[in-house]
Amino acid sequence: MDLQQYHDTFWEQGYLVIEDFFDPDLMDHLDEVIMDHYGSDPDFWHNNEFLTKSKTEVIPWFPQDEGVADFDKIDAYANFNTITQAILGEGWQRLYCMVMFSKQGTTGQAWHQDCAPENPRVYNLNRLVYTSDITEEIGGQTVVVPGTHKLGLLPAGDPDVDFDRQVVLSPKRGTLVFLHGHTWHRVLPIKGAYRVSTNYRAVPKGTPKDITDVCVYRNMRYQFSTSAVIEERLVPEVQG
Ligand SMILES: O=C(O)CCC(=O)C(=O)O
Ligand SMILES: [Fe+2]
Repeated sequence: MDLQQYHDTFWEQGYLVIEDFFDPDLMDHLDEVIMDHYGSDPDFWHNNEFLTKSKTEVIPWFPQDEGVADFDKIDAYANFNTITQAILGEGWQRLYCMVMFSKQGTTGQAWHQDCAPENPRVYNLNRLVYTSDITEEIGGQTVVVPGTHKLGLLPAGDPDVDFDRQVVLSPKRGTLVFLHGHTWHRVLPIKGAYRVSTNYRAVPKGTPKDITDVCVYRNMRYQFSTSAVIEERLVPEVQG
């Protein structure tokens, strides 16, 4: 394991993909726990305005808050925290473990930044664990624009059109993805039965715990704690 290489790649691209990181049996087990929790037709959790406007259809679940200990195994995983430390430095902290579930036929997630990008030193780190394969057929691939963690604000615009330099990631079971919260990213529509990822969010030393409360989309800033659009982002009309 080359920690310097991981560090450099992450900080150059704004993300880092490590395949075959987690034990397949543990992945299968967690995938089962997740399926048991959601059942076959889970209800949406976010309010309608958010769903329509953000073009994001995800049902979050915080299993560790409910004492589901199966997810603790990831926190204790060899090298998971070592690589996190190489990326974030001394004194980093874990935030929470959030499972994100999307049903068949839903839109995935529109382009966003997980937190406000105005101060490049204040950010969250997504540590994404994929308990089952994400493929072209299933859809729900994670799309990133390399290097955009250094570019500041995601431009206002159409919430889900392609960017020229975007890279489509299709993480397999057991893949670990580190993703900077300022990197412009989205999730493509779900064609298969369901799509799931589990995010062990972390932050560098001194970062406010509620850092991910306000998410930046191309058409608004949205605050989860109050379920409110706190800024409309206006897109210049294109004259025909
Ligand atoms: O599920 C993914 O692949 C990415 C989800 C996401 O946008 C996030 O965790 O911030
Ligand atoms: Fe995100």
